[in-house]
Amino acid sequence: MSTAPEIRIEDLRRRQPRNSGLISGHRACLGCGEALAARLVTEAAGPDVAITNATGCLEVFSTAWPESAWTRPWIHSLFENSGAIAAGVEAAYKAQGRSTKVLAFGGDGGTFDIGFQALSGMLERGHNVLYVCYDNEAYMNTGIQRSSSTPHAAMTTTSPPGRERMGKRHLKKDIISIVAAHHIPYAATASVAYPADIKNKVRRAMAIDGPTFLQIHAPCPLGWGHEGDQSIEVARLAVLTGLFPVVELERGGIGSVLQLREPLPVNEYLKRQNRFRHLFRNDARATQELEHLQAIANHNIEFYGLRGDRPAAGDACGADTVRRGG
Ligand SMILES: Cc1ncc(C[n+]2csc(CCOP(=O)(O)OP(=O)(O)O)c2C)c(N)n1
Ligand code: SF4
Repeated sequence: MSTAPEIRIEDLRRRQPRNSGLISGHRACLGCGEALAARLVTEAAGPDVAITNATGCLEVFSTAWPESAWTRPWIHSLFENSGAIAAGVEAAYKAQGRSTKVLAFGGDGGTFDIGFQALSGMLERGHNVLYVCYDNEAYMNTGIQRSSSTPHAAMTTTSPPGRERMGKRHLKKDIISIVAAHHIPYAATASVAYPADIKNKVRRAMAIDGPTFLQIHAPCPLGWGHEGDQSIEVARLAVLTGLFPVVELERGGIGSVLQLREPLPVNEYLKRQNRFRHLFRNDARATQELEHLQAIANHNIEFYGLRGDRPAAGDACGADTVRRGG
């Protein structure tokens, strides 16, 4: 007599439709961190949202006319005004007595640089909007130009290494501190290597009445110079070296952080990407730049108190369980 196979609730749950806001059919590169992040954010945000999206890769690859990969109301804003459009949509919903949450999306160029004024105004006026910045550390859609988010010493088409300099001269802008300085209730960083952490943070931000901000580190294989199937591994190394701290800032103070049991040397992260390959030449300037980058990671580890043994919530659902980008 055959016995019926055991049915586990976990398997049934896994087979449920994901109800994602961004579905298949978009034209992102293989392993694009932005596509994965957008899928995770919209899955966690649920169906009752409206999205404003600044110009950039996410907008371009998801909306090739006459198609759209979005399953939510979605508005393309200018590069410079995703924050302002989101504020207007939120005010309109409020006037109609509706509770639909507004998500504003922008790349690092659209957030750190060109859309910063509109973002600042939206935060300061207290609009009930979750702003999500997909941080791939350069203007990717127009050919990998440096932004104020590009890390120190990285190669882009406008910060090439050569006789005069070793990649970008300036430091990556500390956007999360600047955003938190607007006295908003919640600002956090996250990484596509820790999907459960992203989803928890989105749910948390969505439950807050007021402006919230999420900066998601999202590898761009084309701009960073690694294979598409390495995106999650590379993103995880940014976190594990301390170069991209995963933290929550609540009303300006440091809340929870993703702790590092044993931070790895920054080389482990840098050597995986062509944008840093000039740092691995036999050149005294390269050694000095590597020391600068290690000093930045050490500062992050000290400043946010990243060193610790506490198992991080994101660990259980990290790179081991996600092998590819969206
Ligand atoms: C005011 C303005 N300046 C420049 C452009 C050209 N432009 C379109 S997308 C883009 C790069 C977007 O970079 P980012 O915001 O980092 O997003 P990514 O493409 O990297 O996702 C640029 C420079 C524009 N559309 N509007
Ligand atoms: S260029 Fe980079 S950010 Fe743009 S779609 Fe390709 S992988 Fe994604």
